[in-house]
Amino acid sequence: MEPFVFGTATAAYQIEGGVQEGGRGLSIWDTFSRQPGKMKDGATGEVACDYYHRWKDDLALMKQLGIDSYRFSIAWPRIFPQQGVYNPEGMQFYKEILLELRRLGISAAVTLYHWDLPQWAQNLGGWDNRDCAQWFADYAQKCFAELDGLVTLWITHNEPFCASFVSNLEGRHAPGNRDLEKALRAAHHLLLSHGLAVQAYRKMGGRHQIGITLNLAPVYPATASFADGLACAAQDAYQNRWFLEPLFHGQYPQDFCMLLSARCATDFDFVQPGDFAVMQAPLDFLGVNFYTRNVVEFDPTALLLQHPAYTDLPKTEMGWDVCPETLTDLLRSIRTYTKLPVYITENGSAWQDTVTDGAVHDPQRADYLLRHLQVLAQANREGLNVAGYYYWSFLDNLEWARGYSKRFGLVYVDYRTQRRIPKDSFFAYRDFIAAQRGEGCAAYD
Ligand code: PNW
Repeated sequence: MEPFVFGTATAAYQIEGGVQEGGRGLSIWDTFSRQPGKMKDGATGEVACDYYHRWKDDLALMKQLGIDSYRFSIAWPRIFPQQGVYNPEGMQFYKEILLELRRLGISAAVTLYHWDLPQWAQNLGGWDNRDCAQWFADYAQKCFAELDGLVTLWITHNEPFCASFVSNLEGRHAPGNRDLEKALRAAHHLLLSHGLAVQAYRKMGGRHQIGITLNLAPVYPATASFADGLACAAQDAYQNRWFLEPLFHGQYPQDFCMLLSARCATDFDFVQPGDFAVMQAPLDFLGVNFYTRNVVEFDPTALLLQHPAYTDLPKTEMGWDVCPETLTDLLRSIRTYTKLPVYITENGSAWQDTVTDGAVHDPQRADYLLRHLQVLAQANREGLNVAGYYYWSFLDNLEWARGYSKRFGLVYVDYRTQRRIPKDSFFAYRDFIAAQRGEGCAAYD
């Protein structure tokens, strides 16, 4: 059995900056973040953590952390700034990062789509347009051809739930639509693009592993009432099963389709024969982003998103319950869909960090991280086959619409000076990894 992988994760738009450099084209997040009122304090990714210029120092710091693997994403608009126009300079940026990682002995997990759709694709309808699935597959294929020798895990999509429902129904993320049919079409085309990319990877004889990352949350009813039970089932279908079922069962959740047809006129005409077979292209692993559970109560006026119930658990700065034990429930339910190895491709927490005498004391983050690792060790004793863990995030970064106000990093970023300060949690994770190495990772394998 392979040793358990300890890692940390980032995403392009959240850290890179350099949005006008190296021949990069615009993405939908450039456009969205420039619209008044969309982002907290008018934040944009223009500079972010200036990783575009500082990545080498950041990787050196990562080496000190002692991780096995680094998960980052490629910005599609750096690779294809315009439709059909390949930008070798953009590819070179990522190639150099991958070469440096290899030199440092850190393996790479590369996400192809972490929400920064090129604006040219959006101008042609974006994920609303079925052709977008093929555009993505072409871009993926180019990345496979150029970088496969340097990448251990390929992740087609990060959280298609966010790229479809949060972006097109809830309107909180780019492109900011509030339209159920658009969201359903986006979800379908995202899943289709995933399948096409996996097929392309196999066809060209890809030598490493490929999978997809879903953000999944175990859902619980606030009470044992029938109504809350229904709300729970609906939320689970919306957030989890809408993606798990097509990938592993070749269909959308039938119960939820019924609910949807009462809410909008869709007749699912965007589903074409053979689509589910493409989506079900066999994978090597499933990536799971886990932050919290959801507790819901029935709300007769709710559209799809159910009403979050009050809970008395401690909450992170995002308002999310800290509940590591519920990850076990989630892993067990994933096993009813697939026996593939699971990587926790994100898990982390935001707190109000402050610098005191050059240090950041963040006991809550260290506690959150270590408790989740304990749950994973126990899960593996139970045979749940978790292959690795990536802490979100390496650096404080642009937390999407919430701007720079929420800090998830193991490393504090002073956005005035771009100074990096490893937080106490950085050292706690470092020491934990070192101790596991000493024991040969026995607790995990
Ligand atoms: C993840 N929401 O997503 C993302 O993959 C990261 O980019 C992000 O920074 C991290 O979690 C922490 O939030 C989100 O519903 C999932 O608002 C859901 C939401 C936002 C981000």
